[in-house]
Amino acid sequence: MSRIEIIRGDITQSCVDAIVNAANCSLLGGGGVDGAIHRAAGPELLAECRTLHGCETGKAKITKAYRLPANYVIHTPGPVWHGGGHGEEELLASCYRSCLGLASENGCKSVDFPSISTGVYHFPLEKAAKIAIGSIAAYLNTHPEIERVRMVCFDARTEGFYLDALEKLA
Ligand code: AR6
Repeated sequence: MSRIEIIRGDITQSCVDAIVNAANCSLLGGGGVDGAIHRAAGPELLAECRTLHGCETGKAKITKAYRLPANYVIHTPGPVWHGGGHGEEELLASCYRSCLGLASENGCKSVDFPSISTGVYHFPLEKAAKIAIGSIAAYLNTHPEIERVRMVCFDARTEGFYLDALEKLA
């Protein structure tokens, strides 16, 4: 699956059609990658998010990206890990599918994702990486309009799990 890449970096620097934000259901900002995206995009992003009236876990909503180099931000609240018996895996897969669906609808050909739910939301990294790569690969198989998807990993440990998951996909 050569249209998927794993890189290490800061997603606020990504020059792509759309970056994904690992948000919460309020869509009104927070810590982690969400905080970094809002800081870098400027207050106009929060103003647009206020008009969206939140988002359900596993779904996604799209905004402009304001001062970021990307064109759009796709906001998705990932599941909080509660042990795995609360539909967490399906909800995480749904995040990736929903974001890519919005990317297709909005003509985005390149999409960068952070590692959704594996920070503050404590989703186990190995499981999350398998679900992310599997969901992205399945989507790309039936959607040629998306040319490139990158996982932008903030640290080496995260990057390692995503590289393993991509290798095992083959
Ligand atoms: N670029 C790429 N990845 C990043 C960046 C960045 N600039 N900053 C952090 N990460 P988290 P979650 C990584 O906690 O688990 C927020 O408060 C981070 O190292 O940001 O989905 C929201 O408002 C980790 O690998 O998101 C929600 O309340 C990954 O991004 C809640 O956190 C996700 O970590 C969402 O929690």
